[in-house]
Amino acid sequence: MSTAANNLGPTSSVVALCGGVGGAKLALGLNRLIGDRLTVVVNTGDDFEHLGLHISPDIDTVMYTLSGLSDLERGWGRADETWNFMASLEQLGGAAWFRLGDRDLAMHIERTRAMRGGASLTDFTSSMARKLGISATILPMSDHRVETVVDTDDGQLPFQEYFVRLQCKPVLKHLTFRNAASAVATPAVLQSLRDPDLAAVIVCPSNPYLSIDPILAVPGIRDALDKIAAPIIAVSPLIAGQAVKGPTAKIMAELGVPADSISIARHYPFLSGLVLDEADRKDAGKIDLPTHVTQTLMKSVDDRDRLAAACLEFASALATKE
Ligand code: FO1
Repeated sequence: MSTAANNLGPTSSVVALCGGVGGAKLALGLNRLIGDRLTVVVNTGDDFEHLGLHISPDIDTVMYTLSGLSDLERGWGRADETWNFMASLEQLGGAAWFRLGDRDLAMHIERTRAMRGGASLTDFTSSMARKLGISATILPMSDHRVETVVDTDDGQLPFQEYFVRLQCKPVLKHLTFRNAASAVATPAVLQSLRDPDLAAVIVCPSNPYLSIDPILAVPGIRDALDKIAAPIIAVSPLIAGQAVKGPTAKIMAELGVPADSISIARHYPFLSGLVLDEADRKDAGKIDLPTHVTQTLMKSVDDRDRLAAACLEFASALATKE
């Protein structure tokens, strides 16, 4: 953990709202800078039951990234993975469209076993994070099952059917977060957002529609954000109109929203500031919020540290102004 490059007080906390691959990179940078003062609230709208197992892709992506176990090339799953289980499953005619690596399989089996035994997703995640040596607190957005359902020109699709099996090819018309209205935010999530020492909330550069909106749809979370005195900043997931990875720009086009950082700022009405890429400097003046322009592409670990430090400094400058 680095002590440089952040102006946080010794007891200040930071909450990051995060989806999978892109968001986890920034969460890693934040974790390296502020250690156990970071709480990551993670999207679980992508969770589903597959082959009888409870799969929580974004939680696992964050856990593997923060523990150094993730496959850097794919972004999801574990490094040094082998695929014997998948090969055997395919040979037997089983569902091989969603790839579960041999090492990764252990996490899904343990999660399913623990949850069948009565553990909540919050309890299981915190126990795994501890076992993997992660200092940050990783929290699912809810312990209730909220399922992202995608309305497309091919009909209504469960999230992973749309995302993995059909590779986001169908045209997206609308998103539903099934069961969100009856879900509740966990006490742990609400506590993190109501911490009197909360110094900043950072919306990671995740897909706003697929990854962050499900978190905001959980009753209690949006309310808590509206009451936060600390700055809430987002990092735009777009660079020159394109997402680094994933379908953000495609979805924005399908929803009739210009794929730029101006739209990202408008998408989150509770923001105090937006971090955007140098390639989008021209948009900064058109955003009705304080902005910070920097390099947002995170290729190396240094890039993650640098962007995390820039976010903390920006939030701290905004707090001083308030
Ligand atoms: N993404 C894929 O594109 N193909 C896969 O086969 C796949 C398997 C998979 C298994 C476990 C896991 O934790 C994630 C996995 N992902 C896979 C990633 C995941 O579907 C998406 O990245 C997220 O749901 C979107 O954030």
